[in-house]
Amino acid sequence: MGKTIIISNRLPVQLQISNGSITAVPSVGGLATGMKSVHSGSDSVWIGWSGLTDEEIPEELVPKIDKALAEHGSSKVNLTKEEVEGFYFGFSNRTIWPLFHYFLEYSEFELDSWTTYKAVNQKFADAILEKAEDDDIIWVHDYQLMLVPQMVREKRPNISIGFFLHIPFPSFEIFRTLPWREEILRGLLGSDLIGFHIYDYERHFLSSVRRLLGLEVSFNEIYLDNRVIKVDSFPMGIDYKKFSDAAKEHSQKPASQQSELQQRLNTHKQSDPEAKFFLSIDRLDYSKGIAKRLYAFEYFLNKYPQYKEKVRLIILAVPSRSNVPQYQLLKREIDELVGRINGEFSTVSWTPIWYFYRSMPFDNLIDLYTSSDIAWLTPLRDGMNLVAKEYIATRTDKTGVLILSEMAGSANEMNEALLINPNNFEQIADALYEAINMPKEEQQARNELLQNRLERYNVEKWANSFMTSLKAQKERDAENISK
Ligand code: GDG
Repeated sequence: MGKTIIISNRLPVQLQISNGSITAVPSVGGLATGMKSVHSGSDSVWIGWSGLTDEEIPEELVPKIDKALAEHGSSKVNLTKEEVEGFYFGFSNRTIWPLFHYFLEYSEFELDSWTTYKAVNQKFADAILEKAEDDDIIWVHDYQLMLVPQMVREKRPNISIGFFLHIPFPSFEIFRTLPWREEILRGLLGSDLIGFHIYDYERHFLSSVRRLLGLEVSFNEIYLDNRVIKVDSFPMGIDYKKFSDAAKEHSQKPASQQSELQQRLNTHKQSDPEAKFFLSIDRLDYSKGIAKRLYAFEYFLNKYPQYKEKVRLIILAVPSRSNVPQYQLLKREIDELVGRINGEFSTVSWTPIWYFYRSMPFDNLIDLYTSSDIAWLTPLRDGMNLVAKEYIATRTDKTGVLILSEMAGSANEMNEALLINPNNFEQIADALYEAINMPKEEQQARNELLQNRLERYNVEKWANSFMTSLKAQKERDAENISK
């Protein structure tokens, strides 16, 4: 077996340029962590965009940047500002993202951005081909790079290629509206193994392959020319230990070492031990259902007025894709809703919503997870939703209630949470009521089951089981060829 080549839109490191010196700082995200066991040592390379366009990188710094990235086993694909516009903000985030999250009315079908998407996918494929040997293993990530598997396959028919989609794959009725639906399917079918978070996405994909391409599909295998393509689900986990250790350490910190945020949270808790914190954390994205959550909060306060001055909703909305018009509109809608609800319900001693529009450092994230009685995560669609898993991992005394949307992939593995339909305000208000009044022993019993499962199926396990399956697929192919 040769080396492993990982490809994603963004590299697992961030470049920092100041006064002519370059540093590459590793990202702390779940994907980068999960891939540690796959991306380590000298026998692997990660290819992706550095986050800086060609126009932003001074020519003379290129060798230094390449060197800094190489130290982290990374190699960059160069993209111009125009390419990033068409490929990333255009086709990826204005066509595929809304369509695959069932926001058909937001999907723009523009030939220009499709053309750029193809060209940029070819750039990624070329970057792989430059480094790849026949016995290498290639793992392509996510919706920005769906044409890459076939582009590589054309030049290297025997190489092993896996693809994992981090967002939902929509039902056939939605997917069929895409003008370039066959090209996208054919692009993905260059893989030997195609992975999704849950079985439903897998089922939707197989149905589209059967109905749009007329290919033979048996159970979870697709037959194309002389190849067999396996489709399977691999629910992504989290770095459980990192979150539970951080929470343990956090609980032992003396007050003097606590963050300002934590101290404020403590003060509010101490002033009214009956008060409850509800926590909502997402990127500011229409798929996450933040506006609906605010309407549901208003509904709850009207239905259960005894909780006025008792509950507080903490919203952390992380800025995302803020140059895409729908995201700007959503930001305005959320700002207005928060203002209106706070204006309507606030008293001199109580503000119902604390709203943060920013990204917070990891330690503050832990402050929020560990201080919140209820995590309220109700996306309208979400491939998985790792925040739900992280919240549970930080509950060291096993208390806390998770209210989770049934439209999140994670709902499949988190049956002990209170699962709700994000469009049903009546059900949400009742779930909040149930969560507030849930006996401690019941919270602990539910969370114990959840924690055990999350600890076992952590992100490393996820990455390893995908790789094991991809290698097995390759071996099966080799056996078939030799027969
Ligand atoms: C896509 C899919 C799928 C959030 N705010 C802060 C912060 N975060 C971290 C969380 C978590 C991550 O960001 C968000 O992950 P999610 O899974 O919830 O959502 P997406 O970003 O939409 O991810 C999703 C995922 O890919 C993996 O396949 O689950 O469905 O949409 O890890 O902790 N981290 C810090 N500060 C913040 O303010 N430090």
